[in-house]
Amino acid sequence: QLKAQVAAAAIERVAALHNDDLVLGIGTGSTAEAFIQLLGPLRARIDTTVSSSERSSTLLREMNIPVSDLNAVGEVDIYVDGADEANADLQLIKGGGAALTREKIVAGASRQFICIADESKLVPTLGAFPLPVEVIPMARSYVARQIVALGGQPVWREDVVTDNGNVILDVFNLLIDQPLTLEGQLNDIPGVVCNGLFALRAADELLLGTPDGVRSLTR
Ligand code: DER
Repeated sequence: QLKAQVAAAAIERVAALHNDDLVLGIGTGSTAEAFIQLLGPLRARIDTTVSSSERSSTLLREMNIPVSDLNAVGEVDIYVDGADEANADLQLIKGGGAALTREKIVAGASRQFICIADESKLVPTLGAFPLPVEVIPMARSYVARQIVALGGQPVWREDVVTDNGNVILDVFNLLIDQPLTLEGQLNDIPGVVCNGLFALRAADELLLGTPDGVRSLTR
């Protein structure tokens, strides 16, 4: 099970941290949930966690692991989360689970960001996976038109309202050969709350699950 394998490798990274009042940032999605399930033995060393979604918060509380508001903690020691795609520069597409805004906030507030994923997520160029964009509901059509002007094909994820009360456009057919540029262009569209490109804040390490074991990639 590649998810369990990379989750265990991330637990080892956390266990190797020296301080014992750890503030952990917790991602969202099935691989992040495999990581949450393994946190029990580290409970005594965890001061608190900062979660990227209501779903992950619920799972943490079920394990009697404390969850704090980001405003209540200083820096986050380490953020562990999955990804939908990653390139060799550890730039990511995230947001398949509609949690991209809080994921990017907690990743930005964390000293280290360790991404855990199976090898199918490592791609030469980002963009085969449709890029999620979180949008203020009243701006949905306007933002969609601006994304078309950028060459993308936006599709409203109609059955989803995010933890922040916003909607998601999944953008197909973007050629993402300049992730940093595109992340900034999307951020500049009025009505865009966040987008799933993690290039300005890429992962610091990618733990990749393969049939031959876990590969570690760093920038
Ligand atoms: O929504 C997200 O950003 C998730 O982290 C996603 O990118 C990875 O989800 P998975 O671990 O279930 O593939």
